[in-house]
Amino acid sequence: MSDNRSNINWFPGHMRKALNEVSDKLKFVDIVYETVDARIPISSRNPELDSLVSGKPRIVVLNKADLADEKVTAAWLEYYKNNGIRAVAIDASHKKGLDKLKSLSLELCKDILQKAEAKGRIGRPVRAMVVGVPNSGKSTLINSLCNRKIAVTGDMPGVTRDFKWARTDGQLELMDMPGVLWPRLGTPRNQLVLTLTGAVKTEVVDVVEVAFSGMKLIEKLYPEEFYARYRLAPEGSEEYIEDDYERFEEAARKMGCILSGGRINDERFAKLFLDDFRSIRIGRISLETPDQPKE
Ligand SMILES: Nc1nc2c(ncn2[C@@H]2O[C@H](COP(=O)(O)OP(=O)(O)OP(=O)(O)O)[C@@H](O)[C@H]2O)c(=O)[nH]1
Ligand SMILES: [Mg+2]
Repeated sequence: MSDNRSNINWFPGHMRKALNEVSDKLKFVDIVYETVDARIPISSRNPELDSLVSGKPRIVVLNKADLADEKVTAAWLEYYKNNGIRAVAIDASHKKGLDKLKSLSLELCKDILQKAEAKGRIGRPVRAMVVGVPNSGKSTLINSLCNRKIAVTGDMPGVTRDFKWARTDGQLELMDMPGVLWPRLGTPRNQLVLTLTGAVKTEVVDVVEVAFSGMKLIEKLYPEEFYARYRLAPEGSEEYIEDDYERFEEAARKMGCILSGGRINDERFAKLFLDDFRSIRIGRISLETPDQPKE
């Protein structure tokens, strides 16, 4: 994952265009929903957004909370509260947490609505722009809030390409937008977790390298779940395999990823491992906590 490669492949032209359009379209909205992936609330927050949307109320929407570690998500909510940041945890796919998001939006836009009412515009909706990294569930959130399939969704980054308004049957008007990354994705760890969670296309990275690094990270954070899933001897036991790559190979072997001749099919295992993580077959895993040391 060299820096050069990441800059070329992870920041295509349409993302720069979309970022520019955020500033243009801001004047049409009252509030910004910043959707982040609840498993990686640090890496999935766009550092460019702060200056871009300053002046508008913002809610950090921790989406995909159903995939994240509940305890860690609770710690994040506490962290945001203590730092004066408005945040809600939701599961857009299963419409969980949406009432809280709606009521917080109305509360934050109370003045705007009152002013509109004073001018005779009764029932003016709150206009929200939904921004966030690719694949964080922006379009799914819009569909769930609107109770119908307005926006196209898909389990890959880069599905939405255009800005689009959608109206809920209640008091919200939402603007869907393409997912954006930013030119410098931060440390190799930031890049790794964005790829593991699906914000970065697996096609532009070395899938075996991502799975191997991902394995080491997940093993460190959730050892019990990891060893159980791949039937590996835990660290500290006599059968523990010390060498990282040999352990990776053993996990592949246990999952039947073997080529004729007995060699490991590392690419097949890498894809299987990513799929396991994303489908919570290893467990509900959060890759970032509020108290993790800064790199
Ligand atoms: N488990 C789970 N999956 C979700 C949730 N929200 C969205 N997804 C899934 O995540 C994938 C991406 O969802 P989208 O709504 O297309 O994401 P997006 O942010 O609009 O993506 P781009 O348009 O590519 O930027 C889809 O497969 C959704 O079904 C959620 O809360 N929980
Ligand atoms: Mg989308």
